Amino acid sequence: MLISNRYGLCFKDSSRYLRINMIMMRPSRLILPAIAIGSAACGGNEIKAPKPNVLLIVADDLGLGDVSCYGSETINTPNIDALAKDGLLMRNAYATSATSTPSRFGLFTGMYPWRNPDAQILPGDAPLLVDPQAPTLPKMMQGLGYATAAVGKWHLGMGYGETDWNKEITPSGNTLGFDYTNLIPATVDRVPTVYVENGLVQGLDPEDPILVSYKENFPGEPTAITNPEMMTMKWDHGHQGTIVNGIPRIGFMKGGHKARWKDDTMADYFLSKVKSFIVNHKDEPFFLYYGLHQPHVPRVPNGRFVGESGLGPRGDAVIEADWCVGQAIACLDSLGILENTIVIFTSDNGAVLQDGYQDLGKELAEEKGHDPDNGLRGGKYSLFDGGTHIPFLVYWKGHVKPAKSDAYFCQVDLFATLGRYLGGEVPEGLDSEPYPDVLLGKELKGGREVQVLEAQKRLALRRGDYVYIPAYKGAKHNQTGIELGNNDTETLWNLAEDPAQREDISGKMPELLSSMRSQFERLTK
Ligand code: NG6
Ligand code: CA
Repeated sequence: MLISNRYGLCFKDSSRYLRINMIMMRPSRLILPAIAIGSAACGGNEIKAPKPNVLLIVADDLGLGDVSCYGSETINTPNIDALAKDGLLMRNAYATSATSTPSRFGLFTGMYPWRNPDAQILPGDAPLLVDPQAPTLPKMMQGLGYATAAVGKWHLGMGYGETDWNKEITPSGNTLGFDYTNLIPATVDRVPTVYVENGLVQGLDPEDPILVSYKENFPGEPTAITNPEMMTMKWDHGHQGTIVNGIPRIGFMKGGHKARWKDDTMADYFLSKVKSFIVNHKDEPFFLYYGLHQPHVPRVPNGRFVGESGLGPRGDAVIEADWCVGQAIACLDSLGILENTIVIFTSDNGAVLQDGYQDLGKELAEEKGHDPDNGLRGGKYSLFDGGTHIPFLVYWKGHVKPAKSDAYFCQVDLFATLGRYLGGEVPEGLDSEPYPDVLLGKELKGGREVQVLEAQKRLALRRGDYVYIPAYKGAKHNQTGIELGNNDTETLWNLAEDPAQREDISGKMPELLSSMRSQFERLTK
């Protein structure tokens, strides 16, 4: 059973839990469709498709207005647009949360992150956030015989805490159901600035061990405060710790010099791991989570992309991310497995222009009229729509028809949805709901009816087109300048008529307000 403890709902006695409560979700189609592989390669033979691969690409802090397929005229993302042109563009898709750790927690566990008080932006030395025994999306895929991998941004913690980075780190992403992992532990702006492959820091020189602290600096190690002359990128809030590659980070680290990543080759590094995994598993079904690190701060795209967007490092990082998407698709295509791969492209939370570094993100966007959240109110960190309303594309060549969908879908639903479609085991009691016809574009309306939205542990309720936000004390904006959704009194919004959330209709619709308040209290108590 789901057991409630101080961490909220969690999965304690997992073996018993799995035995008693696992149910077999029936595939919506028992026989997957037959597909015709390109005639040049295979002489036009029609073959019965094996289980489709799933490539799940999750960008970091990419907003709806950052991609041209959602209407941006200030940035050009041809590779992402190609997925939208020939696939499903979802206009009503949501992350569970307006920041990364809780958002990814929801994605992989199928549970609302607010149920776990520890599901908040994690430091780089945090222990693994998810109970190793908990059911997860990748474990479900493993159960179906899929090879699984996580490459790129992680931010769900690893180890038991007080991690020794010089030994094998366990539990890790592998424990949660990924056969292969190659990850940055947290974010690009948090130490340790190293790649961790299957629990091992890559390129580590045993003579130069790594020490990490989020409490105090190691004597003599350069930080933004002690050695500002070493900085090539300046901070404006929060990033005053160890300087790595001229960039001050959050937290302190010592040693591990050979293992430290180079920011401007990170995209190439992860892409090479993505390609190798695809090549190595081209003949069996695979589930690959590709966590793009862009356009999160610090934004250091490779020199090939510098100046490409006219919007400074943030825009250039978006162009680089778009290129990465194109490369991953080209890899699938070159192996003849594009027709058998469901590609999902999304982002973990809404956009932020300036997030702690002086990189002209805000100034250039204002100058060029770039609105990364497409007119939505708020952005990353916000309970307003810009916090969790994210891009979501589904591309499956030959299977998902080009369309624009208004169905309501939340990332938390991927677990149950893929489980239902593929015939995987999905436990009862998750927040995840199955919507295979929404995901595959057979239903362009409908979908989820209610979602509890989250932004830094503040909650709101979305039901149909309406959003109820309870009263929250606290600042209206944070240091990024983004409006958080805090208000002295509760508010009510109609997203269909007022997507920019300009008019609070709580006074006009007292009955709806009261009904949504009650439902909110019931669902979140
Ligand atoms: C914030 C950081 C921000 C970013 C964020 C996490 C400061 C002042 N701000 O605390 O730069 O790292 O955490 O972003 O330090 S997320 O997308 O991974 O959730
Ligand atoms: Ca993020």
